[in-house]
Amino acid sequence: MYKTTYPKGFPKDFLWGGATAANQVEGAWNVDGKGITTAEVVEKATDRKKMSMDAVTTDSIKAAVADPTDTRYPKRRGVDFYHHYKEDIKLFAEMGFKVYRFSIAWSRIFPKGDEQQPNEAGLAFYDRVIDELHRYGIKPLVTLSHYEMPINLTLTQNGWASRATIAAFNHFTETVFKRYKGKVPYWLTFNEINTGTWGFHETGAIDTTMSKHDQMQIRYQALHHQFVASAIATKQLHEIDPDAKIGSMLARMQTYPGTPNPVDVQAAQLEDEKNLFFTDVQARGEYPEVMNRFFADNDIEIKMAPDDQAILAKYPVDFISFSYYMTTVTKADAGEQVNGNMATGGRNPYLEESDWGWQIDPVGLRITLDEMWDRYRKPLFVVENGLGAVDQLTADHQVHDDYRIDYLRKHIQQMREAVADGVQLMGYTMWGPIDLISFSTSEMSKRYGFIYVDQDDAGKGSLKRLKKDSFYWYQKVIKTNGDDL
Ligand code: BGP
Repeated sequence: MYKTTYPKGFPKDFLWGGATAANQVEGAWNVDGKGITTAEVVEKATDRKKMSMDAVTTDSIKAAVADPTDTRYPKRRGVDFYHHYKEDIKLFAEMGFKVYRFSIAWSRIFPKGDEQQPNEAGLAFYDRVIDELHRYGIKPLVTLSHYEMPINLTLTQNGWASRATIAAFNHFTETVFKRYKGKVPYWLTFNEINTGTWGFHETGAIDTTMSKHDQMQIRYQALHHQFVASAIATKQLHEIDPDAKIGSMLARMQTYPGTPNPVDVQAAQLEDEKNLFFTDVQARGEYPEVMNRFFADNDIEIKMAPDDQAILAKYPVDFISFSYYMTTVTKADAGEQVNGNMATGGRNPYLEESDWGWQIDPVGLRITLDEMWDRYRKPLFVVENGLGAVDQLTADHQVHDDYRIDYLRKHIQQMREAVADGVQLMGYTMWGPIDLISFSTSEMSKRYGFIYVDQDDAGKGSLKRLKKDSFYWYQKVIKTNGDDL
């Protein structure tokens, strides 16, 4: 007799927490020797539903660097976590966080990106953050590269387009692995690595006057360099700190077929393959055949050094992480709709969308978890999920954000279903537990947090922290290990 059973709730050691990125939360962009990064020169988007990365060109980088006070580049503010980290971590601990995901700014450690000697003040800042987390028993989950690179590398060698960036990055990774050995159990290499095909981010400055083919050629070559750097970082970590684990990080976006017409189903399948390609390389250690065909059909040629394929095969990641905000829809005749802009994928009449046009799909999270577990059989980690919304502060300093609670509750319910389906899920770090600067709009008013920060889009405000209703809700969720939603 084959009698089966299945998990009825989250595993006992489930890692509940929140996620941030240095360039969106820290502020203090020019103190203690920090260098300027690409993130700080991304021009503010003028269209609310567009990604600001579309507005970046070599010229805009030069303009931003020439005048650091230019208000078109507002990301340098963050919410001053650099000076408020004790207060903020105390609030995370009060909610019961088991893990806190944050990124280390490469430019705090190596201001120009490729120096030999690290900047001690930068290393010391992350010592303080990590020690503070350990005081409360919160495990650090560190992203090595979250949408930024020292601007010097972009201006001198167009960032990841150059193979030389691999050595510079792996000098940085080796430095931080050695420094924080035994203190950081989980690492991620590149945040949302696939967004390198959508826009600027870490890749370098894309000359938008180039043909689409030439732009894609540069982007995929830059991504190949990131794949190799990621595999080398995996090797380094396993040698330096054998107990620590390292993961890949994908902006996961499931694509549904617009109709049951097989040509639409096939079009959706191809979009999905193109999305999962990045995790395929990092987790399975090789380029999938379907992408080899895509490159051949589109006349894209990836230059590889003789050892690259062996390095990719030998050092796959230990676990797979992804962000999950929305799903999209495609048809065979839709063209490349996902490519330029996250928010303009096909509309799904069954889904509601956020104020920024992101289609909200909790069941899609279960679908994606089940599919990714089937495909990779490696532990999964949801490291971003959340609702960007405009919050109203009441006269008595409260934020009644039931819409945020509703969004998160529905997604956590579906994660629980996926765990019952047999998915091995390590944890959940919702995006932006404390309000921070939005990546896509560079504004403060698109808020995700359980903790409200008093700062407006112009950077004015007391920076005072206040607990929203969702703060108490998440505290209860963690306390009951996801049973009481
Ligand atoms: C992801 C990024 C984050 C974060 C989040 C929310 O794509 O990894 O950095 O910003 O999206 O996006 P936004 O800030 O644009 O609302």
